[in-house]
Amino acid sequence: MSIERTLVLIKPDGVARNLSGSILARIESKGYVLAELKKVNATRDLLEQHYEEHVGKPFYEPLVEFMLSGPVVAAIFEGHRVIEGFRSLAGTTDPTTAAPGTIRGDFGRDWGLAVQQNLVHGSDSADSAEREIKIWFGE
Ligand code: RTP
Ligand code: MG
Repeated sequence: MSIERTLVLIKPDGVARNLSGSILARIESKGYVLAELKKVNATRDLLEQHYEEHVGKPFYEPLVEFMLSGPVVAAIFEGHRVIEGFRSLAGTTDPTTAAPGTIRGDFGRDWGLAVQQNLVHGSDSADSAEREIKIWFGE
């Protein structure tokens, strides 16, 4: 068994709607361990690093603006296969069609805004997790 780490962000929509506790509780209930937790106001510089892979896509600028619109909760969760486990718990990107039972499927919907407000972010691979954890929490 190998213990993995992942970066979870509760995006500004989740924080503004007071869903942080409910979201963290679901991750803990599934059995993952909360290792680090903080509330942060992201900077443009930090978000440019975090969303490096999306630079140039049509949703990139609205996404960065959305992520700057309010505080974010950043967490590190640990556990065997936590990266895929959390992404499964989060549900697919579009909250309108994300499966009921998932975080995005239960708490989210399309508000008709320029970018998907979908409550959470989770790293998509071991390499991204280590890269993103450095960006949000340092070495
Ligand atoms: P995340 O990175 O936030 O965990 O979500 P994801 O892997 O499901 O989605 P990704 O493709 O990495 O996109 C990052 C975030 O950009 C916003 N997005 N909007 N067409 C759109 O309007 C669009 N596509 C992506 C979402 O907030 C998505 O989570
Ligand atoms: Mg992604």
